[in-house]
Amino acid sequence: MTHTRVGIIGAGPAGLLLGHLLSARGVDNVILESRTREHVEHRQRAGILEQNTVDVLRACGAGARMDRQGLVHEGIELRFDRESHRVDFPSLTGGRTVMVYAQTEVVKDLIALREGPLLFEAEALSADPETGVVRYRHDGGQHELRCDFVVACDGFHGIGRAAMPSITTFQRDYPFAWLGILADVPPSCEELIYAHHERGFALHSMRSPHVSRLYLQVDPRDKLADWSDERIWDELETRFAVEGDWKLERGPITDRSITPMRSFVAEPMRHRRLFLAGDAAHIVPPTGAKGLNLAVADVTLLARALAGGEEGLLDGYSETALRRVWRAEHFSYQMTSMLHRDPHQTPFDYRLQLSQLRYTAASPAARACLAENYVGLPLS
Ligand code: RFL
Ligand code: PHB
Repeated sequence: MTHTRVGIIGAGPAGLLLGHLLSARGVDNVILESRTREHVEHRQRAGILEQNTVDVLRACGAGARMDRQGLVHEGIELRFDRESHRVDFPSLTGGRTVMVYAQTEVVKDLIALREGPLLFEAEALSADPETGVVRYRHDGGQHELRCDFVVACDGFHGIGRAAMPSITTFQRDYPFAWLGILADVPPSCEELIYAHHERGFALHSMRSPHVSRLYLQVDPRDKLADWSDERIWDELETRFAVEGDWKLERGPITDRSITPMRSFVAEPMRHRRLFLAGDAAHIVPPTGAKGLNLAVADVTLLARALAGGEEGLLDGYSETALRRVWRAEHFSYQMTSMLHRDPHQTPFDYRLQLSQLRYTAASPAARACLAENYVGLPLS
């Protein structure tokens, strides 16, 4: 294996789905992944698949388990001032919904379907946009893979973006982070709750009828050691407090992590033989649940262009993908700003934020705008 049509760096959702879509169109490809299969399959991350993502996974034959085990959600709840406000997706978007199905499961499904070469513990060291040569380390030795095209699906910390000779980056860091937990307890709600409290944001999500996924806005300098189980549950309870007899159920915490929040875009997403897709090219704060979905949108577009092999389609990839990326960037930024508590905010800005939150809850037009972006705009 020294030559392939498309060399793919990274076996996250972007790389695995791209490999699958290309193989289905008869395009020879190789995936290199630096970590172990075990690690890749158990990394806790996204949970919400937008309608397009569900459609793409179904259409390429990767949706069978998702359709059995995923939970279709028809809305979310916004919670603030101790009140609940529902955003109903089908009525606001012409029938669209989202699916709660974990990224870990999407990744497992795509790995199980993989027939072509997929090398774990194979770390790409360099990718040359001019020649298409990828150097990588595997089995104690260094190797070369010659590719007609290279797609860096290697996430935010990969090597692909750095190999682009001229790139412009746009970035915003937020003065808060998310502490995420997985708990063995049935969700205390049927739909996701996005809560704003003067002490900060909280999100109640889920993985199954028996497993809850919850997030708390924390200081980015906080360490996991600062947050005992009791402190986490107490803080969640405070931020989700609502009039009436709703109760947050507690259970054993099985996984926890703290994630910084940033917005980031790199332009363009192609130079000669090298393409960027997914988190390698852009990051959104997770409040809009867009990261995984953008990765899927990128590679859906790219698979079509690479399989067609027409320079026009390949040329248009970056511009077409970036239009969607910037829409998702704006939506994610807006959801984040509307729902979190910014420690540096002036009292004036906090009044504006609360006004936006109340308007979103009260106005069908504002709710429709949120819903349309949340379920995902149609793929181009
Ligand atoms: P990934 O998943 O980071 O995969 C990149 C892969 O590349 C490998 N790699 C290399 N392999 C070979 N050689 C090298 N030199 C390499 N360098 C890196 C890595 O090991 C890895 O396997 O990127 P990809 O495929 O672009 O997928 C992006 C998504 O993972 C990400 O956008 C989402 O998880 C973001 N996200 C969410 N997205 C949603 O759409 N909905 C959500 O509800 C949602 N929730 C979240 C999220 C991300 C979170 N965190 C932890 C960042 C919640 C959280 C808390
Ligand atoms: C999740 O379930 O992990 C999740 C859900 C919605 C978000 C972010 C993460 O906005």
